[in-house]
Amino acid sequence: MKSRSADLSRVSSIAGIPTQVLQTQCFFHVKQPSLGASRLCPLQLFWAVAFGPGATGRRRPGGGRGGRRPRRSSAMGSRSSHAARIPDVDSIRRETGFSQASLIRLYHRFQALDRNEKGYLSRVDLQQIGALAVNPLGDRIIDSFFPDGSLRVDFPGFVRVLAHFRPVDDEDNGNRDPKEPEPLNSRMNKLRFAFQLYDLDRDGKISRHEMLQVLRLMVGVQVTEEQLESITDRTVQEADEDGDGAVSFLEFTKSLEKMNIEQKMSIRILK
Ligand SMILES: [Ca+2]
Ligand SMILES: [Ca+2]
Repeated sequence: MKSRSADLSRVSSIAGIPTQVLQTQCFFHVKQPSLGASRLCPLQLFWAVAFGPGATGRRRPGGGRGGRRPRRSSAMGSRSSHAARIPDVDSIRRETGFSQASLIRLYHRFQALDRNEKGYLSRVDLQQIGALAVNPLGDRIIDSFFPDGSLRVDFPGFVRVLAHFRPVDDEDNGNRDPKEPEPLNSRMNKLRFAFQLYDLDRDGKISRHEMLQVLRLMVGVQVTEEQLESITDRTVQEADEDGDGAVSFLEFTKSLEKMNIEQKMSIRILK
């Protein structure tokens, strides 16, 4: 496992993400030990959206015009006064399950990413995140913040995406009103979210071609095209129960039945 840990610390230094985050939590799964599990996985990138570069100390690549710095709140005012400034904070809390402290933190992050104080983020705002810029999966991650071809994401939309990565806690399972919609961080919603990262054309199936594209982004250059094709075929075949050559959402969930999705698709500090 030596090479894997070396690989992780390299990734860690590139993306500015603690190694322990990488080690335990990757939600794409390539069944090919010789590839060293995963290269850069989406969870790390969502982590960077939520916390970097301010949190990781990573500088932006390329240097935007005039080296503008993200606004950082240095004021240590009371938390409730911060929360009061977040529009619709109560309904966001209900929908996402985030603690007030997390919402405040994410709100600061949102404001730091929102150059020009537009009140929303555009693709360009997210493209300035170093870890996404250097990662071939970066664009795919950015897409997930802009569903249905929208061009901007506001704060509620931003946290709604990140809420998929909130760890599942006892409260989520315990006193939940069955009439309420399923929480965004439920196993099913985590799976749905992962599925749509593969299902590019959103037809409800992962085609062989779509699988190939994602795997290509993930495994990098050390794999030949031929190997990649064979990994793709095997991955699709293993999941494809009805033999239509594509992976439906149901087949996707079944193929990941034994995987601890709740754990793998959670960012522990995102409470
Ligand atoms: Ca598809
Ligand atoms: Ca199928």
